[in-house]
Amino acid sequence: MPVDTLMQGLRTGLTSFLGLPFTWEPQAAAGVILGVPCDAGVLHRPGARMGPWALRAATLGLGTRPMPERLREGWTDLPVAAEGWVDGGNIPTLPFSLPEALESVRSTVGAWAAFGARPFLLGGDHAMTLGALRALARRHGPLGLLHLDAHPDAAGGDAWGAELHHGTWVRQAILEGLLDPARVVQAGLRAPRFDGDELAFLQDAGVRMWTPADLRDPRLAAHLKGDIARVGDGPAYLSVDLDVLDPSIAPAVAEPVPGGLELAEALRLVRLSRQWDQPWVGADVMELAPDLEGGAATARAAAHLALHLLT
Ligand SMILES: [Mn+2]
Repeated sequence: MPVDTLMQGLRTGLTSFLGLPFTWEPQAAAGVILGVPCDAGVLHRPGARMGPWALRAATLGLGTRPMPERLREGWTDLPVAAEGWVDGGNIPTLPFSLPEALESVRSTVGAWAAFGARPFLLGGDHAMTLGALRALARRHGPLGLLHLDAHPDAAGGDAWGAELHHGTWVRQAILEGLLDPARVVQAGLRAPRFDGDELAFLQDAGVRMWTPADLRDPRLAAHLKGDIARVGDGPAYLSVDLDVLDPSIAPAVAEPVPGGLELAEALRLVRLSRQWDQPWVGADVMELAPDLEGGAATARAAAHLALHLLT
């Protein structure tokens, strides 16, 4: 029971995510929480390497049964988040080498996935998602992707003289054949670009891109449902950059962009993924930099988002 978990946390000083049992060695489980304490791919405002600690702390004493969206019409059962899951601790991603960190993520996620455990990553910068995609695409084949972000993360290597950083992983994953671009949906895009190359690359690949205004347009509601449904026509990954939320809710991220989503809007997108034939094969909440201003509030929003992702 959560109360025991809270007492255990108080007694030991250790806070697992949602009070799940800590289990260091890969083994059979419904799923595994894995912290990724690396921000070697951040361009400015680093700090996401500390994200996993703040995300775990934000779940201390939190109920694990999210309130249903509607109650007035009655309800039947309160589903439990992360039932049968364990907290696998952090992946040992030293923040000094991005390629080494990605290899650590790939091998650790791969080891858990081999036991049938669905991984949920606590970021860490968004480049780390590439390591998870490498592991899971090897297992499942090219993946669909529901990607909530202010940025398309599909820059080419020329911008900063590097092909790997937190703004390039989507392009990289498409070029490596890890994603099925026809089953990739990006939602919340609104950050200014330096040129149109990134969007052209994604559009040519067949990726569906949604700005906050598009998401809110009632005339496009059926389109949105169809796009997100298509993501789940095969094995799919769900990735959240916390900067998809408005900076008034989630300011402690590397690249805050005004005009973002409300938490309820992000939850609605997450709920649409529950219509998929099979649940996501991997997911993450990335880019929390808890030492930046508003860190605790951002971690709290992230924890609630994660709770719904895991239900
Ligand atoms: Mn972003």
